[in-house]
Amino acid sequence: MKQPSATGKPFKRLLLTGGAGNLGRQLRPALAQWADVVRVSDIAPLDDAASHEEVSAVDLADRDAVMRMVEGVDAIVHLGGISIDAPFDDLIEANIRGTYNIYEAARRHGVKRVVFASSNHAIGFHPVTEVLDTDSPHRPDSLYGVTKCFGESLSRYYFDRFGIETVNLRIGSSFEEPKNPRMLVTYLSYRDFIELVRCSLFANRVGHAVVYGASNNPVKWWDNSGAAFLGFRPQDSSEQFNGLFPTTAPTADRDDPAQRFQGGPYVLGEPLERK
Ligand code: NAI
Ligand code: 15L
Repeated sequence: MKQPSATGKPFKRLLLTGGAGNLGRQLRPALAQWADVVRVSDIAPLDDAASHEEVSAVDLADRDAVMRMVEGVDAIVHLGGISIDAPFDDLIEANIRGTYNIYEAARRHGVKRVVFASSNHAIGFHPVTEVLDTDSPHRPDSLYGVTKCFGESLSRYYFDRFGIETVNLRIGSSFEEPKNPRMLVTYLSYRDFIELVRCSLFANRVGHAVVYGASNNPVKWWDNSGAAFLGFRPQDSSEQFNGLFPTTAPTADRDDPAQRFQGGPYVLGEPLERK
């Protein structure tokens, strides 16, 4: 999988999609340490490129452009796409067609590993009273969550049929700090997010893997022991934000679905229309 570079970095060229986004911007400095060249892609402007970065302004739904973008890369970190619930027609383009284009381009260009930003919303209709593991069934809480289930199934197919390895990151809530009591459970610090990507790129064999992206928070809904081979050990905890909210974590309040289910307010959404 790895093509050691002339400078001794583990990768010659990595592709990052979603490089202009919240997590993409956090990851870019770390990727510089792991690869000689980082091809950074987004549909949004990328006007702050560093000297080791190749900017690729590409709509993921544009198959020909994605084919060109993937040529010559050793591995792909696929963060690009719509990151919240949205109209079906928009999700289809960015998350369904876009993710298909990434895998098909990976197959055609011989890329052997993808790190895919899935989401906790692939399993958000499980109740908060359950602890899930890496084999727990999908229970998407929104059409957005359905697109992440699609990505996880697509990566399963591309591994079983073509041997392309994927680590599916079921990311919780990765922001500077939790924005509500639910995020005290789902919080993933930026530092732990970067470490999760590092483990996913560097582990020897990953096959088709699922791992939850959460820091070492006091309340846990997810058990990562099935992904122990990745070696991911979160360093941070939402404990540092105790006192930020009047309550500490969601309760299994029967009257409020946003409290009862892991996906929080996503479970209350309805299919949206394009404006
Ligand atoms: P973000 O919304 O800040 O970044 C996503 C990027 O994808 C944006 O820069 C956007 O311009 C780009 N994008 C959207 N549609 C595109 C298209 N058609 N073609 C090319 N680029 C397109 O989201 P964030 O927070 O950085 O998340 C990154 C990934 O991680 C997303 O896939 C999201 O679904 C996933 N994720 C993030 C979580 C978080 O807490 N930050 C939680 C769970 C999943
Ligand atoms: C996600 O999948 C979203 O990308 C992010 O914006 C948050 O809503 C996060 O899940 C969450 O569940 O907090």
